[in-house]
Amino acid sequence: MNIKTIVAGVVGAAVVGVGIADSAQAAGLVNYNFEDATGAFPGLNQFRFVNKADVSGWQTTDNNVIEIWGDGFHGVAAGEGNYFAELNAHKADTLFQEVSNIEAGQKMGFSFMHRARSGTDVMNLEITDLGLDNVFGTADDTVLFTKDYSATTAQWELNTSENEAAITTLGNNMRFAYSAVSTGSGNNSVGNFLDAAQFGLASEVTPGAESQDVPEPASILALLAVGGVAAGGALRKKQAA
Ligand SMILES: [Ca+2]
Ligand SMILES: [Ca+2]
Ligand SMILES: [Ca+2]
Repeated sequence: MNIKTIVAGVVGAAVVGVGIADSAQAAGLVNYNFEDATGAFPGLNQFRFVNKADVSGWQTTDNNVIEIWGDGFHGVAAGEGNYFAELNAHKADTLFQEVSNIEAGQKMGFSFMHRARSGTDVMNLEITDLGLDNVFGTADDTVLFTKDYSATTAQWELNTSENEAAITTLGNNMRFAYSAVSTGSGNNSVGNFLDAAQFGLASEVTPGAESQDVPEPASILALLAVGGVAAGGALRKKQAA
């Protein structure tokens, strides 16, 4: 089993889990892995600028399109599944989703896969509570988390909230934004691949690494709901070993 197969497997478990836990059902990014392919998507070994209306769940700072790659184009395998996105479509863009119905005081977690197209690419994840007006970019916004991430062409990096400070919800709509920061290519239209961008309750996304190794019977359902990142953490440790 190769790494890609393992990741696809655990992310699949995450999807099952979302259906089990009500609170996670309210959360979660739609089409988080870009696999909800419409007729507008490219074939495998191809890419296409897809009208954003044909990429379910995702919004973009580009006026019209989201750049979608099919597995194998330019020799780049998808991080998970058959499709992924390039943040630098025609320029340094942001792909984002806004989610609602998350109660205040919840601890949230996330995971996403990032790979460079050339050299070292840098992107940013920013999680923002949109305040009482539920509108992004106004004075009542609160940035709950922001961090830059680097990746090379060597592999997809699986980034998670596992070792981050608690991300606590404030009860308003939230924006998950994945932004291109810089590219190894030096070209603003060439860089920063994104795939498998998931989030949920932190207890489900990043449980203790030890507890998942020896699950007790009562926690089996919870473990199912945990999803990709728990196993992802183990995967990362395997790679590091
Ligand atoms: Ca994918
Ligand atoms: Ca591009
Ligand atoms: Ca606001």
